[in-house]
Amino acid sequence: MKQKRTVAINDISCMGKCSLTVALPIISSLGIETIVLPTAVLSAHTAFEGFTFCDLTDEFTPVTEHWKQRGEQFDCIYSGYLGSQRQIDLVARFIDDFKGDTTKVIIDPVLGDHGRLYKNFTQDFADSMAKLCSKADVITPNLTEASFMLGTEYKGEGYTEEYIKELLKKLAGLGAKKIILTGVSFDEKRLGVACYDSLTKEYTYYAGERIESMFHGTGDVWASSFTAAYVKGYGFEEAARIATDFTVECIKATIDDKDNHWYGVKFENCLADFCIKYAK
Ligand code: PXL
Repeated sequence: MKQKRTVAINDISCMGKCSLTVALPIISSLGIETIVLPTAVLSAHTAFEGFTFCDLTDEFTPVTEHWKQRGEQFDCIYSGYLGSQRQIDLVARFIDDFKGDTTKVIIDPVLGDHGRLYKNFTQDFADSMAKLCSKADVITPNLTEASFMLGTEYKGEGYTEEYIKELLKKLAGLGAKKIILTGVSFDEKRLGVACYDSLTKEYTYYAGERIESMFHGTGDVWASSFTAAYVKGYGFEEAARIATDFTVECIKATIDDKDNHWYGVKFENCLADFCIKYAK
């Protein structure tokens, strides 16, 4: 049987458990070939003081031209952290060049968290990311990313389900077919995802246990496990549930060591179970 293959476009933060060091093992664990297109190499993710940054934008076109000459095809194009306007333009072109009739395009518009943009990002960059989202089958913003892409106020906590539904519809207006808003909570015990399919107009909400703690990279763990399950063949909402449960397990596996391990979750300890449950 033909093996499914995903191309993951993201940076390599050598240390810190996010982006490609998370996407590669998680997607591969469900038996999906994971081809990487690294956008930059950092000594560690940007929450570490003093990180180094080596931009790989100039490698993008030579690498993808080689793939084009070879006629490579992908079942999924998954993009995450992008570092510049030029990288957004290159990913847009990559999608135009490589999206086939059945290719799933998943864009995680990594921009920020807790109402703030990550280091070096601007509103202009968020606007460009919003344009890139028009090319996606699925986008997976958190509430911060949604606010910046829509140019609306970040509400923090205390919103209603009606507000979330409105936000999903506005996000659908960016042009993506399916929207998953992550980090949505209607009570202090649970945290989850709100999904909207702009074709069927169906809305669903799924929440897992809320664990009061803050780890970096959980957005990437969520988006990577969603991509793994969705490409594997689980439906969009089912894959969102699988990713939510997996992310909760990863946080639980880390919580007793949270001061040492603030920079990322111990997803490695949860991969065997993920594989047994979902690799089929
Ligand atoms: O987890 C998102 C992410 C990805 N890549 C880099 C980051 C971050 C978040 O801070 O710094 C380099």
